[in-house]
Amino acid sequence: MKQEMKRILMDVDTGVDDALAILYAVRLPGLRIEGITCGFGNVDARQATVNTLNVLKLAEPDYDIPVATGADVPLFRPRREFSSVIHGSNGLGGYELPPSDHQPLPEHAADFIVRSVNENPGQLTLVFTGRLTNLAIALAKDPTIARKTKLVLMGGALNVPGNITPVAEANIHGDPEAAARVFESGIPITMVGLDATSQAKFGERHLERLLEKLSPQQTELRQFLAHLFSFSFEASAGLNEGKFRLLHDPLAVGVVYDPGFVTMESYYIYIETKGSLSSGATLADLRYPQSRTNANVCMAVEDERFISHFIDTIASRSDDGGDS
Ligand SMILES: [Ca+2]
Repeated sequence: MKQEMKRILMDVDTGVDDALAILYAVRLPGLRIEGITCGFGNVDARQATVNTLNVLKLAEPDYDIPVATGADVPLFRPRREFSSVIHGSNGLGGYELPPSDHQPLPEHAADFIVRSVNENPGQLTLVFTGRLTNLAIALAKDPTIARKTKLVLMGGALNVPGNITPVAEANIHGDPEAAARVFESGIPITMVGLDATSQAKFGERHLERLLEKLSPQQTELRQFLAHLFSFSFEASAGLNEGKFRLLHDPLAVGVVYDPGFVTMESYYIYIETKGSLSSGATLADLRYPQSRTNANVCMAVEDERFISHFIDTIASRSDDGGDS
């Protein structure tokens, strides 16, 4: 039976793994990207927008995907310095993609989210792979959107250490007040955090398989992917973590496409906003069965099945048809 078309609205801070998530999402059969909003995170909002437009040009979707720029700073805090060790000078490991001739919408990302959700109530899934700032602003403008959509987010760490502080994951830590507002808003949440994504290790043997599968015509895509992964492998090896790239953002897209890639547990997730050491932590009461929950939390991933699907999808051509 043919799967129903899944319609998503992405929010990104592109970013190596946002770029991978966009390439993956564009190629996924049965998935349609209705728009992409951009915010600060790996880079500033302007650079994230430029990168997103350029990645879309490379991805060659066969339909128009509008892009809107949004928040360039957290709701209430100063913005952290960007890490060029992890992301390179431009967020893409320094790789200069051929520039897109498309422009972002004149509309703010938050307004675009409010408008899109209200025009398509119950139809869209929001997929956030950066800070939650644009969504917090959208919810402030129109709290009713929480009842008309659902959210899959890359962020948080429940039973595992953080990746930016001992207890916090970078997307939540980057704007804890925004995350707190989103988690308290009533919007149905699937949290794709480090509990699952830290198991999605894309290594050198995966890169070899991916490059083998690409057709000779896909020259720019091949160069771009080879560069992103080589850059990432060196960066993680430099931090003594081993040569791999964690597929954080692509897994959020993967979970929308096939929730069977992960196992989930329901919790009420609280966001720490006050702690001097624990700001941005995602906390749940693990002692008791949960009578009230606000999130399905991904606890584990079928890593090889997901990574194989990612490789096959990225390497598929947009003219493959997608139904096979
Ligand atoms: Ca991201």
